[in-house]
Amino acid sequence: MITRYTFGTPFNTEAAVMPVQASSGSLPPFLGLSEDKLTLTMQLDPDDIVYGLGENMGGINKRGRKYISNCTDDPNHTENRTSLYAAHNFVLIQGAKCTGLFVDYPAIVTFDVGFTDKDIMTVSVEEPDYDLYIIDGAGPSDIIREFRQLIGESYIAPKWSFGFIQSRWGYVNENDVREVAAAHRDNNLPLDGICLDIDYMVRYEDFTIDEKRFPEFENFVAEMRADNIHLIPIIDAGIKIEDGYQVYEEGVKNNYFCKDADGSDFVAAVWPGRVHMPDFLNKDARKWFGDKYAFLIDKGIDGFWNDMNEPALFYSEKTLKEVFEKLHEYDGKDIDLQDLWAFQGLVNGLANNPDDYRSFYHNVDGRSIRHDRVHNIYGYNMTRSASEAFKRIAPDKNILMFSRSSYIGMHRYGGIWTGDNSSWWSHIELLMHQLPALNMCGFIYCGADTGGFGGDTTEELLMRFIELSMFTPLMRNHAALGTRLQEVYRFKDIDSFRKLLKIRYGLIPYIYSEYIKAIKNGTLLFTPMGIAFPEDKTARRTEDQLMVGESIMIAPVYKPNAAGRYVYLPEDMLMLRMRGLDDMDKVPMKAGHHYVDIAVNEVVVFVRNGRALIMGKEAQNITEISHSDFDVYKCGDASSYEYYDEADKCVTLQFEK
Ligand code: MIG
Repeated sequence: MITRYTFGTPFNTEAAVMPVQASSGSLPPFLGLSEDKLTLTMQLDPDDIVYGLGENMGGINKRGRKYISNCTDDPNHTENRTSLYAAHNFVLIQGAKCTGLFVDYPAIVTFDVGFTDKDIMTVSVEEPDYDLYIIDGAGPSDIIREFRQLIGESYIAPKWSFGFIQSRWGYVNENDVREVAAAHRDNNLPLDGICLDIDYMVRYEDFTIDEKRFPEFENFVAEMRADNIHLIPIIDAGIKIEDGYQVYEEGVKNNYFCKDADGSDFVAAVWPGRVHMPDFLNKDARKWFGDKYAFLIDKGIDGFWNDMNEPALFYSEKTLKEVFEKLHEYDGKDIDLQDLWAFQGLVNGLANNPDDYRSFYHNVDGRSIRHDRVHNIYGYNMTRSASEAFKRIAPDKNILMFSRSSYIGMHRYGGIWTGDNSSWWSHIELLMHQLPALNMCGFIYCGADTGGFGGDTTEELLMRFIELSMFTPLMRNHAALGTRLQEVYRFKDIDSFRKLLKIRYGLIPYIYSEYIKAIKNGTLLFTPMGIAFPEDKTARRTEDQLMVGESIMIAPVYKPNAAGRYVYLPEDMLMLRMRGLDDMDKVPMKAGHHYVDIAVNEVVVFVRNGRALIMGKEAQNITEISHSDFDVYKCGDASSYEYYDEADKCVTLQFEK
């Protein structure tokens, strides 16, 4: 049962699609509300587990920490961070009684989940204008299903986007891309996509192609497609201020950009230098911007990633001017340590400055709304703008879309990636924690920069990272400019990488089927152990293993120099230790605690009792995957498996005893 409480006059985020009458009653007794309506309080029992909060740092159990929903471009995902790129204001409390809470409010929301007082969760908003949804159900899965009904069905990504995608900020022209494609094909490494980062554009101008770098872009797209490789260009939020640049000129003419308080177009700076910010909250602007994707779709492009849409601002013109003036005040002064910090702070505080977010305005159906009040739905509406346009531009195509920033509701328009992680071991573990929380909010097509974006990866780290990413719908190797080259063929043990990638392709029939089921049934593709086995105390505290779909459990290695790891089995399972598609050990395992050997080039999967894992055969790309030729790995007697080869094509595979 979902109950909605409305406080003040909330901004309509359109996160929820199912109408729920606002309750006129008072809040249930377990939830306290401060008199100013800004803070909700809930007592937590020591055994309660708090799940949720989508893309955030921390564990699967969110207790013991503070989280601030405030979409931020922060490439340093250190343990103390409270905000990443998204705002996913959903928590699920599992205890004697289970409850889901969704705070639908597009500005800053703070979740203090046992940080100030370990037994108390407080949720605070900045203004008393929001919708609060309280979801009751028989248990976590029930509540998740109801929540997903409330927010609508998830975007379904095209099948090819489950193939391996190679990316790097630093492929600057068609030869770079050609080389990457050829290196994969020559080394017999499967591949279905290559991302184009910002360098394909002219001066970082959206919807342009630099002809010096890509002289015949359309032919190049076709050449790659003939080799079954999809190119996936990036689109950034900011639009360069430049006379003669059509997107800029149209935006200015039609008032499609965000405004300053005085009504002039707000000036900030991002990659292109000085930019205006499209007003994605204005429906006409949204339509206009979305239609621009046709420029690339007409050239054969069928996948995009939307970046910098928190929105990230390197600085604003106004604040930059002020900072320069203030810096001059220090000139000739005897600078002490306090001064030095203040001096440095001026420059370091230029990017993503809260004052800047309070200085520009959106036009929402004729109403002027200050950006900070709706900050968290900017990226969501950029992606919505694209996705709604795809249906007009190319109604027969299913176009890949994944975004960096998001809010609840954006899952109907695209997937996400988890932004600028690093080549750190802890970021493999972090991804395990993020995946189920993202799934709860409807983000099923997602993944992290495999191998890590920032910093230098190693062969071992990349291999272990792949051994988790091979289960995520978006499986992309991506790295930052200036870091160690990270394509799998750059390393010594290409043979093992090849075998692991082939295992991924073998898993695609299963992963895609389970992906579709998660969308259709409002379930999770990645389920925390405590939700899959709610009665099992140990399972509830196991945060480094996940159920993937209905049949399997994974237990990735996320420590360096490990020869294996501890694994907890809540029930008897069949362990598959895979070194390649045709090099697998089957080991029946008893419920309980185990130390399992897992060499660097091995991946282990545990098949649940009474369930089956289907594995496809060797493939170089998605088109080569057979839809009928599977190896079946059963644990106990599993007699059938519901197999989706497309979103609305389900076949029941029957197995012999
Ligand atoms: O300020 O386009 O998260 O994936 O490679 C950095 C360059 C901008 C951030 C994205 C990253 C991308 C990078 N972008």
